[in-house]
Amino acid sequence: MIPVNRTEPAWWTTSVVYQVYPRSFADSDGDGIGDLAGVTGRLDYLHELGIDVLWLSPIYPSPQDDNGYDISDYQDVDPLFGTLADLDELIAQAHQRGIKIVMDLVVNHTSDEHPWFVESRSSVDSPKRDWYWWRPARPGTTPGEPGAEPTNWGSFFSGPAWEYDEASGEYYLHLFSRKQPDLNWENPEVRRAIHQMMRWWLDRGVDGFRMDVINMISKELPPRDGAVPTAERDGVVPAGAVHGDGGPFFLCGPRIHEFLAEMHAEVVAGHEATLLTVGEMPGVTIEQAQLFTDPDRHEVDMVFQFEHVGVDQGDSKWDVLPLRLTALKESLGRWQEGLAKAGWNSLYWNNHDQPRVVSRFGDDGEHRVRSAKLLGTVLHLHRGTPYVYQGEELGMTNAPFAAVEDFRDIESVNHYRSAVELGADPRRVLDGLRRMGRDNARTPMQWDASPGAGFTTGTPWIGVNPNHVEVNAETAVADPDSVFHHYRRLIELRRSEPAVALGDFTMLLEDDPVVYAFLRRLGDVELLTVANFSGAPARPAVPGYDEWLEAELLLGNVAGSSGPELAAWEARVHRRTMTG
Ligand code: ISL
Repeated sequence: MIPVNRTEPAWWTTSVVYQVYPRSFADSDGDGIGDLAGVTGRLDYLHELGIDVLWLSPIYPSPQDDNGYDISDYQDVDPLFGTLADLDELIAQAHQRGIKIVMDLVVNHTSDEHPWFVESRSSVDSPKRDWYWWRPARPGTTPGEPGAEPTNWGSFFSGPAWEYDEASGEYYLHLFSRKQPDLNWENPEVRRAIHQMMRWWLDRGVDGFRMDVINMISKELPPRDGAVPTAERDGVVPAGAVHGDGGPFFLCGPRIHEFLAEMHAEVVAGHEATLLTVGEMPGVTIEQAQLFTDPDRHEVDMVFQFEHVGVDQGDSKWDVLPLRLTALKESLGRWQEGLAKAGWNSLYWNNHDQPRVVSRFGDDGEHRVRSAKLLGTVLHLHRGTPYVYQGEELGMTNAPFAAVEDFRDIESVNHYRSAVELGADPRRVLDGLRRMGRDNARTPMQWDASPGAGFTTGTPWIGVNPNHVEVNAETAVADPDSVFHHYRRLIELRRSEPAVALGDFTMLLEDDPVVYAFLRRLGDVELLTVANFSGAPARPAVPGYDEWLEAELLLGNVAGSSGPELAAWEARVHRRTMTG
């Protein structure tokens, strides 16, 4: 069904976005860190894959406390990654190949080294004091002492969300690291400065924005204490367990829709036909997402929601539960339904914050190739805009991190330190990091079997996964049966088969613990996807499946398979035209 309120479906309904994490993609100068010239050098590969949009994780000047999500200048390029001229070249080269460039917009916070914060911190009378969240200590406490923070909120990267500034005797808010102070969006000057900066990027030729934790920019006033979780499971102390949950006060806060509508009016209006905006929104509900993405409301085109990447989590992200396929289907199915009439889904398994999906929901051993293809098939056949994270199209896996020293990510490093300090068993904490740590996504892109995986000729900033000798782009491109070519076909299918992009969605077999099955329908075309999420054969209990076996097999991942039973990790997409 074509979304209501729209005569022509938006261009991004038939598009696929590819995310590049520049630090880990391709290093052109041998310093061990990926860079912009490296990305430009690999555009032909991306063109062959067939993607429409490239989302570039932050390349701005940054102290790199959180790998560039701590920005000290919004309008330049960090020398680590190159120059503005290199970025212009990347944009031009991408455009020549019909690939759009979407920039990461990180405006919930800046770096503490951004001149705005340096100025804000310099004095309580600074004209920029109010650009950030400065608050006095909790009444009746001694400023700087534990527990004197203005609220009990924990930061996402362990420890309190408030940092004491001795010079002024006040605290500033940082939902992430202490080097990422939160901007105060209540202040109209802040909003104007951000809008101006965004327009500057559009003038430079970029095609849109992926908006980092954008549903956190509006905070409920005054900031108050959050609930303190009590559960501590089996000796694993969840990050933030000793802190309160500030989420209810800053997730989709009171002015969020106003701020996004204003941003749209100030920056995007008039360019809707060519731009893409996607809001990253931890904790967003379907009801909120409907409002954010309803085209009539002019806020954002789509959001990244987090529900389906939480189905294997217990009390915290480090407390990993086995996947229940029924829970995954229930969640994704509800989102499909919720955004069917107005609004739009984004579809993703992976990004730079998530472990590798083939290790998480698939089988990264015996059935790596097949299960990677299955996961791609299931995701890409949903309704929404699919995002492919670098290396996903090769079936890249989690990394065999041996010790805590192998991790680089501030979230993992801080969590390990604080959990162990609080008495958790280091082996269990390490086990959590291995399974859920963000560095799993950040090991270098595997281009070939050479010692640096074709990523670098130098020493990589984080270890290369030793399986690059087998899992790499060179091998995959040369093999027509590879995960790469399967993704290429999926991307092509979205363009050639309108039912993939625009068909309505019906989940089937909701209670089946092993088979994921759903229908897509557009006009008289019907597509059935069936996928066996297990290492044993399974029969899809889809009513009338025998008749489907007579229909066209659009795509599969097991050569020559045709019977009523699916092999281990087999996925099929059938197509038929309804008659009568
Ligand atoms: O992975 C997470 C921590 O458990 C997420 O909560 C993550 O921090 C959240 O998805 C927000 O992510 C974005 O903002 C962060 C940055 O570290 C992430 O890389 C970015 O994607 C702060 O800018």
